[in-house]
Amino acid sequence: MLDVILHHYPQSPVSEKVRIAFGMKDLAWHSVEIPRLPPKPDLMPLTGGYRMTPVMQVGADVFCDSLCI
Ligand SMILES: N[C@@H](CCC(=O)N[C@@H](CS)C(=O)NCC(=O)O)C(=O)O
Repeated sequence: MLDVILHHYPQSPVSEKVRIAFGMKDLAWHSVEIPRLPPKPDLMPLTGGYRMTPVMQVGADVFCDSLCI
């Protein structure tokens, strides 16, 4: 089973929505803290230029936008 990694920062309200959803599903996940604002040199090569927070990674798959997550 692949690990779920959430790229986010603590104060992000959209990330909080996703964190709550993960909690409701009792999902184990890993946290990568990213900067609130660009530059986001570690995130944006992963997302192909998408700059918003949060982003979910599962193995080599990257999910942008909380609705998609
Ligand atoms: N539609 C996006 C909206 C995400 C969003 O607005 N994230 C904010 C943080 S809570 C953000 O990244 N703001 C920084 C920016 O707009 O560059 C989603 O649902 O994931």
